[in-house]
Amino acid sequence: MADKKPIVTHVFTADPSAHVFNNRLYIYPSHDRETDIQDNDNGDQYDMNDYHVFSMDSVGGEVTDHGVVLSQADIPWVSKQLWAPDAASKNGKYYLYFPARDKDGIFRIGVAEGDKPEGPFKPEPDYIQGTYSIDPATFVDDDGQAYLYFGGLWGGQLQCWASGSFNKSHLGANEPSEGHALGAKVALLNDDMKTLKSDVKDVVILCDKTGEPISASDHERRFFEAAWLHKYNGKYYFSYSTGDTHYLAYGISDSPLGPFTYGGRILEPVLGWTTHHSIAEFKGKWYLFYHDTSLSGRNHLRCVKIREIGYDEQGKIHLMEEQPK
Ligand code: FUB
Repeated sequence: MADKKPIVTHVFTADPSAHVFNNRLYIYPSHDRETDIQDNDNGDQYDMNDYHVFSMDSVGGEVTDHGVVLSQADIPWVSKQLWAPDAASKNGKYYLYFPARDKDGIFRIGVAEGDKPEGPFKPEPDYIQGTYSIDPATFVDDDGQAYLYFGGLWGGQLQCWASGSFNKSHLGANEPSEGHALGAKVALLNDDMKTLKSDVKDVVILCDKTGEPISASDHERRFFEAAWLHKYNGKYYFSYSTGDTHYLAYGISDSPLGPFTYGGRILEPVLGWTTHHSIAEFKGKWYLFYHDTSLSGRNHLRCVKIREIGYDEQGKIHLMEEQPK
């Protein structure tokens, strides 16, 4: 696979969420920083404390760093670890969604509002009630309804919520080994974009051969973290990281709520433990935004890259530099 260059090299960036606002491409990534915390399966080494926003007129063109748009010090409910964010726009306002640990060490999803896509963003005083775990991703459908997806296993604590309330005995690199895989979560957002309009539901991914939900032991295909939802040709694509097997995979559905039928892999393992992405159309082409550790050689100091993707006649995704499988 051809090597791609990082689009930003003066700071470390990861978990890129890409959106096109006003015909300009904006990227909302995590801002990785140096730490002396040793790598562990809980992800403690990902100890980020602010967000930057980046934008560009064209893929491959000059990238503008809009600087710090939200800091941990300004968010009353947060204790640490500003992880992978996403953004959305509605009614002329812009919203930054972010996961972080609350004062009890439990991951929750917060939201901050801004007047411009590049921020700055003013956080709500508390997290979005009803949310938990990590990696928020928003999707606004053609009818204006917004959805919030979230969840991540192990350090992301999703497994602690399997019974519906927080169970701290499941903290750490810990997940069910039998039965159906734990799903990401999805809820409808109210028009204010700051509160949930519905119950939190499971995102179910079905095996393309059996039609049964993917099993918990199927680590090559089960959801781990990094949810993303995009729409292509009238179909809804839910894509995600498989975590400890390091793939980016996806499923396809007729509804943003699923169930999604497993569709294949978008990206093979990259340099570094984590893999996390987004997919967006810009100026008539579709792109995969992802990260690896090629700039630093260290798991927690990542860099964002971009590749063009395409779809075959069945709607299956492939990298443009690779033949459709
Ligand atoms: O950046 C911190 C965490 O690493 C993210 O929330 C995960 O998706 C993984 O990329």
